[in-house]
Amino acid sequence: MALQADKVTKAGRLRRLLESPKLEFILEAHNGASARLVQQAGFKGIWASGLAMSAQFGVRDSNEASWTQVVDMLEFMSDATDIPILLDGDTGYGNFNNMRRLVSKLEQRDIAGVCIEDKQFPKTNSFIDGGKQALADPDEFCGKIKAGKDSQTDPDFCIVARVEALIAGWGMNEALNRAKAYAAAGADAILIHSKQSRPDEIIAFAGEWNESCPLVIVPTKYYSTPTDVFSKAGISLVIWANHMIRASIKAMENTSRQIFERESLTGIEDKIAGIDDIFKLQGADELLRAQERYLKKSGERRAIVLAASRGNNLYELTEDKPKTMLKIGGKPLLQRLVDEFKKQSINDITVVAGYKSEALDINGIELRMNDFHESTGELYSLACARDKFNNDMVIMYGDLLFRSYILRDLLDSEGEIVIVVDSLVDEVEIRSTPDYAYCNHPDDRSMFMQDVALRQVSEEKAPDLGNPSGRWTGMMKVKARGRKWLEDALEALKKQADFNQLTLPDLLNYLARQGKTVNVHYINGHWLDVNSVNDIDRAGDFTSG
Ligand code: SPV
Ligand code: MG
Repeated sequence: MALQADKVTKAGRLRRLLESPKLEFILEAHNGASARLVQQAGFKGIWASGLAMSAQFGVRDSNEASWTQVVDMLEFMSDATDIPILLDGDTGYGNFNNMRRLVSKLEQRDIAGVCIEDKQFPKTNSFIDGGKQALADPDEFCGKIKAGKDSQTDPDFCIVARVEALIAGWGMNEALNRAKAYAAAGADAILIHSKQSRPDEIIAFAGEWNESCPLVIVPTKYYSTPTDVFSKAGISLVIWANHMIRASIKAMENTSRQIFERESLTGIEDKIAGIDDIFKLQGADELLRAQERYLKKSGERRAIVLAASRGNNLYELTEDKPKTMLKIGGKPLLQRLVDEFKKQSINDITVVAGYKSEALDINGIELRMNDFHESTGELYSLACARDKFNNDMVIMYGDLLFRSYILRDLLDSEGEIVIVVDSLVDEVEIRSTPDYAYCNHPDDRSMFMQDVALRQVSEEKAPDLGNPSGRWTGMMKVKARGRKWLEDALEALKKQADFNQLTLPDLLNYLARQGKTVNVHYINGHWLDVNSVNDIDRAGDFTSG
């Protein structure tokens, strides 16, 4: 049953509302958000009110908003909802020809029907001096109805003819005659409008109405009438025509006044919708899910930063914070790293923390905890971020400073696993753990993309391997197959008794021994790992960019 119902067009569902034996109700909306709220409340249809739409534009209900501006707004309303929309089409915005074009533009936007009233363009709202308003010639109006019916392509699209004779003071007979003529011209329903505060003339009209054409009413002025009175009178559809715009005007008036007078938001916060309510109304969740699905490649690059250790050679400087939070030029190392990642559009940043992790107050990072940081090493920390591994990630130490181009070039380099090696091995002062890199080719200083692979990283010089090609910097990039090698390597190394002490070089060496190609991207300086107080002094060089 439900499936079948879904197949019915919006126009078909409006037709059902009009033709159902039971009294039905639709509520006004005037933009995408209000339309969605009407649907959420449970209504089966929406009245796209001319009064409300012109009011939300800040203009009068006198065709000051052009018909295309109305149609543009309807497109948002229709896109935001699944229930049928009946447009208050005023007089059809012109003659029969304008009506034809209107109907086809409405159908293109999946609007279920249009109501036109037998007044003259430009119309005036029925509650403003209604008695003085000129009515349309009934024959001309019938031609407009016929033209609309002839131009619709969905047979269920509804044209509702609105009779203004009671509003304009022309009496019951005129109202009935006009209604009959409009029904004969093909109208799918008659809207009989009244400005009286009691429903008497509407009930009298319905009592005289013996055509099969359904009746629609707008009880704005006779609002206190119980709806079973309408039911008993044989009315088909009630339009609550302006209550969403009125509710919002009142709310906005009160809110703006209160904020202005009190110069404070505290009294208002609990009285208005939360920001999350807005996101919900906009369907922000759906966009997040879609991003997961469609933005994979560009959106998924990740960074994992190993920053669990204290940095023992820095003494009291790291008494209350991990090394990565040391300030260089007024900014913590980790903040500098995060800034570098963001420059390369890496926004998914995970930091493995341990020592004084509470001091890591940097925005935009995710934390993974190495609770055993005192007795474990880098590989154990890396394994703590195992759930964040993906097919496009960089892994680096948390104490690095480098020029931006180094990370950019690493990301552009080819290879499943690429490490950054500084080939200026003999030109700089050698410090505690230089991590010599031995590669299959030395740096030939060609501009880019040398095809070099790692043989081994060694803390000590290893004469049997020849001259070191450079120093491992602590930066690496991993792609899909490289990730698999890395995961397999972690599994294998975990079985070793000394796993807790292993370092990233141990991992790289294991991969090289397994015959996996760990590519090397050479650089020549322009980076620093902060291991000592001396390094902090030298770090100043990197704070200017
Ligand atoms: C509207 O909602 O714009 C209507 C109904 O046309 S009424 O304002 O009652 O005329
Ligand atoms: Mg109107």
